[in-house]
Amino acid sequence: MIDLRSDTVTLPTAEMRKVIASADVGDDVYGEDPMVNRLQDQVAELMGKEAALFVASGTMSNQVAIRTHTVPGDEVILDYNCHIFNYESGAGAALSGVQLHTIIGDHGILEPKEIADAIRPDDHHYAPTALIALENTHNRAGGIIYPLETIQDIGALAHKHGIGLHLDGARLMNAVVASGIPAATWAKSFDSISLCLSKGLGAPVGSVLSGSRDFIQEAHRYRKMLGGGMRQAGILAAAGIYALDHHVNRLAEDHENAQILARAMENMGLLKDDRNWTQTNMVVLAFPRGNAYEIETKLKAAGLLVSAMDAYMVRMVTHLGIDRGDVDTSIEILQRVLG
Ligand code: TLP
Repeated sequence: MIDLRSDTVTLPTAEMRKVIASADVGDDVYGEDPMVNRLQDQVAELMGKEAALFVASGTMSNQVAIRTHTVPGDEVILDYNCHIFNYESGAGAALSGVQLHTIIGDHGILEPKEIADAIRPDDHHYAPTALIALENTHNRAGGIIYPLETIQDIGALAHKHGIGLHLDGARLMNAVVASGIPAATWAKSFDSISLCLSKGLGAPVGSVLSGSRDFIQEAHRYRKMLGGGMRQAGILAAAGIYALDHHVNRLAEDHENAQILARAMENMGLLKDDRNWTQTNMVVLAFPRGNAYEIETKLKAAGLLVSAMDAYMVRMVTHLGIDRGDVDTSIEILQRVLG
């Protein structure tokens, strides 16, 4: 079975397992786990921020960030198709008491003017706009990369209004590798950044939230409140360090494989958008008749796992567990089942 459902399905490599097995650990709730401390320092430096916090998941990272940036009754501006709005179990409302103000972006990209128009005036009728959250790369849009200039303009806007700016950078390293723009340059406009280690980077568990020292100190408390204080978490952090040291540059291979897949799908007339929108490791197919779930089942029966994102869209994701041979076999299966 070839698994293109997500880059979350990667398994730890033999080398990563060795690092996990020999990790030096301590109790991280006492701040005494050397691997967790090292990972946090490494990610803070990578992002050009003062501090970082290791958390259990991308969802926890985003939600701890929202809780830290806001108070109940605040409003958060974000794209209608973003992960925080669609796939985090309503956590913004449940855990932070915030109202999500969504705007439909073009391929997930919000323009500064649209955000400026959505910022609430200082008037007691309105929920105060406390936070803007962006996603790079953008998952539901098909792994697309946010234009840096747009981010910088949004950063200036947020700053002018005294509004926080958070990045769901679950796959920020895909944007780094595809664009050649360093993580710290992407991160500069943001007050907080969430980076996932368990997606394309291939670690089994974990995300890291970075920001200013004061922000991370407060976030630390909310992580504890959510039950996210882990003890000998160094066995997980060690895998994260290994992933950052060894699995970043190889993301280029996933991007090449996605291009091969996208070209074949474009030839079959199945690609949702033209191939310029396949920018990293995701390929999105369109099924205008609304039969995406049936297609998913048929492909599974033929040996290929894909993700129906809704009735009209199928997503395929390349990753560490997929080589060129798997891509060729996937194309054969797709041609046989859908051709
Ligand atoms: N995304 C998963 C599913 O939840 C959809 C996937 O298979 O792509 N931000 C972004 C942009 C994500 O894509 C995800 C996971 C998360 C946050 C949440 O990460 P986890 O699953 O670690 O909570």
